[in-house]
Amino acid sequence: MTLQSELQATIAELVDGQRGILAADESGGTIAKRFASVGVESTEQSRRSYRSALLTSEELGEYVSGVILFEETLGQCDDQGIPLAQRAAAQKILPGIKVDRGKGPLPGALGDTITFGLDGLGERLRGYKKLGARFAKWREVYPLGPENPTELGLHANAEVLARYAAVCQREGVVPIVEPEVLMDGNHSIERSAAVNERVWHSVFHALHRHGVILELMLLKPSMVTPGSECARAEPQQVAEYTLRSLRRAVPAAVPSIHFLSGGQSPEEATANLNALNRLGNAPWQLSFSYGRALQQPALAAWRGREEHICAAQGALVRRARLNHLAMLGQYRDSLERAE
Ligand code: 5MM
Repeated sequence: MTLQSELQATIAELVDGQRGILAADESGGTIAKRFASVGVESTEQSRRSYRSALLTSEELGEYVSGVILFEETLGQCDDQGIPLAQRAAAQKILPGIKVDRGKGPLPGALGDTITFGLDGLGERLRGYKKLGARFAKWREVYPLGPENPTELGLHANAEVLARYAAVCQREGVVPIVEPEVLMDGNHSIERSAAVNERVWHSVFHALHRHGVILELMLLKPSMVTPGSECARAEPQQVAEYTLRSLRRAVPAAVPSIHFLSGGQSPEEATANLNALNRLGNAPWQLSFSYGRALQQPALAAWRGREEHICAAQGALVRRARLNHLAMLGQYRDSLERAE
């Protein structure tokens, strides 16, 4: 198999018009925060049992084609000693891996951040592949403020995303490119549209400079919404702004756009995805790669108790199914009350 056909096969399995990607790659600090919100201590054992429950949810594979794992999870096994990545693959959910190593301030660009982890990336990817990872994810984070992101921030973050994506493709691993523009703040939806557009333009310029094959990558952007301190916008408005900005900046060669939820409620993230798909005529598949918006109800049902695992799995599969319907433009908010 050539590198190109290997990448193409992964894209074909991930992008089928029906399913999205579960983001379960919370790093140590984030998972500890999520667990604390339901009164659970984050330990190797509690993370293993929670994530093992998620990945073995019956029927999840009907609505989810891939799962992004944290490095620790890729090395973990279930109670029967079967690797969790293998359990996911058994229900046609491709295992992926978050490969960035967190972020810090970007010197010279006050308020902007930059993500670490490029050194030794090729070698790490070869190791992850042996453990079953078929795709990878790297997130650059853009705070949105009156002065941010700066020109330097835009350029530096785009370069890092493009370098990561080029290394992934060289290793036969499909890169998910995630430029997250944060919702935090009191900015208008118009400003969010303008900033997201600038970010995507800079990212695609960099991807081009680095020779990344657009047909063999996935984009994981934020939706265009007003800041979290403002009143929420209607799904129709979010969809119109998001699609207009994407059309202006994202080449049609990209096969699929998997949105992040970024702090939207589960219902909001589903309704917005549905509205996007109902607009129609997008040149890319419009799908989801939610973390919080898929996991919140499952986490709340689980609360660290073995006897709640079934309920947690049911909550996850339900959310995944509603987002699958949103991909088809067939979601209605009455479904939230129906089941
Ligand atoms: C699941 O959260 C991911 C990891 O975040 P940290 O490295 O900060 O712990 C994150 O990259 C996630 O995949 C995306 O932000 C999308 O998640 P949301 O919750 O925004 O849908």
